[in-house]
Amino acid sequence: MKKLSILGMPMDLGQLRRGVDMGPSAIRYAGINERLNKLFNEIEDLGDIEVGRPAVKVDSDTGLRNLELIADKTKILAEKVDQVVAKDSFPLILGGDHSIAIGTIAGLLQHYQNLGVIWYDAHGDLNTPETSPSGNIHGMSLAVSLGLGHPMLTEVGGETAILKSENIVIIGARSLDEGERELIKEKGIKVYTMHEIDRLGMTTVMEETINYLKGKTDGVHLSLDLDGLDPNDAPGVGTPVMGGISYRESHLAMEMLAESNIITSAEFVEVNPILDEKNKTATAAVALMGSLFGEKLL
Ligand code: 5AB
Ligand code: MN
Ligand code: MN
Ligand code: MN
Repeated sequence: MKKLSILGMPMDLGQLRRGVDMGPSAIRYAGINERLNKLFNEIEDLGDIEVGRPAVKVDSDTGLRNLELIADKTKILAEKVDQVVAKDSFPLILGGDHSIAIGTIAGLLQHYQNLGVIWYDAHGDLNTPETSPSGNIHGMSLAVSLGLGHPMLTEVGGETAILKSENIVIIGARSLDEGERELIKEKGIKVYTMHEIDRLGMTTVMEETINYLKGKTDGVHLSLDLDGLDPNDAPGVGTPVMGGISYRESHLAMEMLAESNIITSAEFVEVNPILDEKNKTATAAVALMGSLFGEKLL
């Protein structure tokens, strides 16, 4: 197995609840190195990108919170991710709220012409400044990656860094805003809501997801928002939604991704240790990483 590069992105500017900036520390504390040590030849921890703790600023034209800062910081993340891929190492990014995906995906798009993205989340994160009910950029990151949204954000990776809507699979959705539903229909984005997960079972959902992405992508990024899991299993998140994917189903999903060998980068986001119970959510994140990177039970 090859090299892993861990990169912390302690950014909480994409939403209002403080504490998610401590996500990278909580995940490291939960034993990421020990867990992944035997699964890679080499692990390097690149530390955290410096984000700071500025006062909240609302853009007067659009109502977007912390627009300039998020654009600046995600640009730095994009450059780091770009460098990691360039040296043929696997980028594993620790969030931070989900607005960090703007930077991660922008960086990956410098290398992959047909990047696939698995968006494991209770939400679609497909709002634009026009449809957002909150002005929170963590609810817009997937739309931004599709080239939709404020130009300061869609241009983070340059004008050509745009994700294709047919290369996305959303898994675990159960809280979609009206504008997001319309966008999903308009673009024909593949979504497995909780309904399909209940109905088909996680095995079929993952088989279909892997088959859907396998032939047409040259790399697949896993963007795992811990609120995709049920709040009983992952309580330390800022926007919990009941009725989520179980811890066991999530392990199964990660194990099937490991077997498929399609994943080329990953990020684990929205871990908020302040809202957590004894670091349960970060611990779940690390355990899922184990399965994603091929840890075997026997
Ligand atoms: B998360 C909501 N759709 O746009 C919005 O946690 C929630 O990254 C977004 O998935 C949740 O504010 C963003 C209501
Ligand atoms: Mn999200
Ligand atoms: Mn979410
Ligand atoms: Mn959230």
